[in-house]
Amino acid sequence: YLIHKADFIACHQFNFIEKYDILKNIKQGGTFLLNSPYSNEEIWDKLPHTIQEEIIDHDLEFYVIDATQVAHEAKLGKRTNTVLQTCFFAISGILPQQEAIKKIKDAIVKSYSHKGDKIVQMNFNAVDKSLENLQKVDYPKKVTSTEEFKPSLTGDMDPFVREVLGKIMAGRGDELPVSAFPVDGTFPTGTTQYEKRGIADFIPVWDDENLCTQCNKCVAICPHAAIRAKVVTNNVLADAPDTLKAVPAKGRPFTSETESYVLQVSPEDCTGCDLCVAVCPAISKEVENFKAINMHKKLDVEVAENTNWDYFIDLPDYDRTALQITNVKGSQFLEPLFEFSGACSGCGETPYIKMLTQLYGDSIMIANATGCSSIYGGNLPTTPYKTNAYDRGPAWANSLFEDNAEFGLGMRLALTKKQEIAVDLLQGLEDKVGSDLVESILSNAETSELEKAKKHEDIDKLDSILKGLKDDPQAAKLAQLSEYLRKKAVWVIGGDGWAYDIGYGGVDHILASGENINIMVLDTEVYSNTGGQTSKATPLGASAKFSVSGKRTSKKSLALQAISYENVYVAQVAMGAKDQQTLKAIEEAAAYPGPSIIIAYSHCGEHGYDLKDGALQQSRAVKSGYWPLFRFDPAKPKGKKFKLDSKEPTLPLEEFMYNETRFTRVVKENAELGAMLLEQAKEEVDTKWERLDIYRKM
Ligand SMILES: Cc1ncc(C[n+]2csc(CCOP(=O)(O)OP(=O)(O)O)c2C)c(N)n1
Ligand code: SF4
Ligand code: SF4
Ligand code: SF4
Repeated sequence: YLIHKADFIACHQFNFIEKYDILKNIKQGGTFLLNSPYSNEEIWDKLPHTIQEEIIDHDLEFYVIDATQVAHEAKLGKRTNTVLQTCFFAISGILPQQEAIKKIKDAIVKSYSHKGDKIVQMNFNAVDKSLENLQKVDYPKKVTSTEEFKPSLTGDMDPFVREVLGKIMAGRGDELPVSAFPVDGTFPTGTTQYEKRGIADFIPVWDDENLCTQCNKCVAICPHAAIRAKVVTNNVLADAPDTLKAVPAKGRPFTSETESYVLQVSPEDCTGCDLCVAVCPAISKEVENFKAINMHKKLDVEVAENTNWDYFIDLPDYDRTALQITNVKGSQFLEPLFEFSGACSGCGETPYIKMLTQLYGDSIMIANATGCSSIYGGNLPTTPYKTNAYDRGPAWANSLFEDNAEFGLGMRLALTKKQEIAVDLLQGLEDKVGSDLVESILSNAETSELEKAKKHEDIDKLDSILKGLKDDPQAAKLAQLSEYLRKKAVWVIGGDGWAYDIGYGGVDHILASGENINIMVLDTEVYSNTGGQTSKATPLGASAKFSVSGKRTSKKSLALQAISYENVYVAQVAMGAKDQQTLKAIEEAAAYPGPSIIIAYSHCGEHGYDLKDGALQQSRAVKSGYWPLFRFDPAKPKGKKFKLDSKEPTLPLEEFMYNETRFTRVVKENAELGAMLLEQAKEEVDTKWERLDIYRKM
């Protein structure tokens, strides 16, 4: 930071105090505010010794508040900003306290009066409660702790990860010499698993395993792959911790007498977004506000749940060739090869990527446009993409924002060439390799997990034969390319800013290319990563940067443009509204031999509401007719190509729109304009559905 001597430092996330030297740059006699679940009586012994030393040496004014609890009790959910801002003004001395509190309350009236007096009073109450709960710590003048800072990475990792990535994670990367880095610039993958960020104050717990329907909807929607389900044989669980729950596994292909279903959350990887609980359909009839999973204060459950997770994660995965992966439940037993990314808590983009890696992660190459997905996907130093037990996982690269489609198309052309060369070499070596093996490899189209497994087995056989043919230059060449005898696919991924706007020329080029390549557009309807600028995907009437008073033009229909090519597979999906349709679309796009595009509605913090309602808002978008779900498959016979997967609108459009600040902001600023834009948006929905009627006949 540029501030080298701070008068005031606040730590809003308690676990940071256990990991980072936050007080390094505080002034003598400065003020330190800590959001802490521990009271002023309890806090001292919970601090690492370095922090204690700094507090004593700098003679700090030290305050604590349990802002999370105050916000929770004041019904502000996870939003602690009002609470901590109040504390800041109360103790920083920037303004006289009374004047500061008055200004905060004036700001609350200004921001929330359009939402009604109740919301204003809730925020007033939070301010008053903040002052009541703010506690000064009367700390001893001697260091009592022997605790060191927790390591920035935890777990069993290789030395490079521990020493190099660990140092970068600890904020000390500039101490590393250049020689610490590999000359080819490669970084290990699957390293987000060591971060254990532990940022959630509340985490889900599988409270009622008998109420649970084992639908795995919670697993599918989790943006961070932090809640997972496994089915294992009962005897495997013989040494399970007492706290680990398990129930007889339901449905095909499981045997309930001998196999158990286990659902487990990783407390340190969960971000506390609440989405899994929100989508859980298993609601108790007896107990109010109680589902099969419920949010609990992490402090109360973390010891048991961490023990459970450590045990659970080492349990074997179910044989993928036996699972029914064409339904959401079955697909969610597959290992995600994208996990614990640094995306915002509750992000709507990441569940799509996660599902893609569960289905095809071991055989895809991803070209990723710059945007949120390139940041959480390829962040330094840790990487959420990983390999499976056979060391296979997605190959991933980010070139630029504007050239991603071309970049991906280049990957596709190179892949095709390599595949052709590998096939030629294999055929040329038939005498030495054996006709049966060649036939088995070339006739296997890998249309099922069983066929995929057979291909792996055959290529392993081929590789060992090739090892014995070292003197044959053709065999040596094939040994380098045998991997390309497998079915592989290129997925071109990016946001709407890329696909609708800046990279659109390239997207269009792919669609027109006829090549077997897949596009996934993570449509947040704004340029999310740079703070919510308007794109051609931004809906009419929404406030976004560059159209703050409400966008006056319609959202472009990328899907209908793509359909106009007639040889492109097109799907418009919303996982939060209908996860089964998303799964089907990904599977169909992967199977379609030409270009395909999936446009995936992605809720985002930029829409302006608590993302725990992300899936609910997706359902409302669909029910209001704003976001129809459909699939267009050119491979199907005439009359069956276009499949509408959602019903005609049943929900008034405003019941979708007016839960999101991006729409209500416009109404608040100018009610007349807001009403006019709503009318236009309704007309637009009508027109959209009239058009869909035409497509239905295709
Ligand atoms: C040519 C170019 N212009 C601008 C940027 C800056 N930039 C990086 S990410 C981004 C926004 C991406 O938005 P979107 O494609 O919608 O993806 P999202 O972040 O919403 O997932 C922008 C403008 C850039 N990297 N390159
Ligand atoms: S609360 Fe959010 S991050 Fe945590 S397990 Fe549930 S969906 Fe995943
Ligand atoms: S969503 Fe609810 S019912 Fe379904 S698996 Fe998860 S906890 Fe069980
Ligand atoms: S800004 Fe939006 S799209 Fe980007 S990570 Fe956050 S929630 Fe996801």
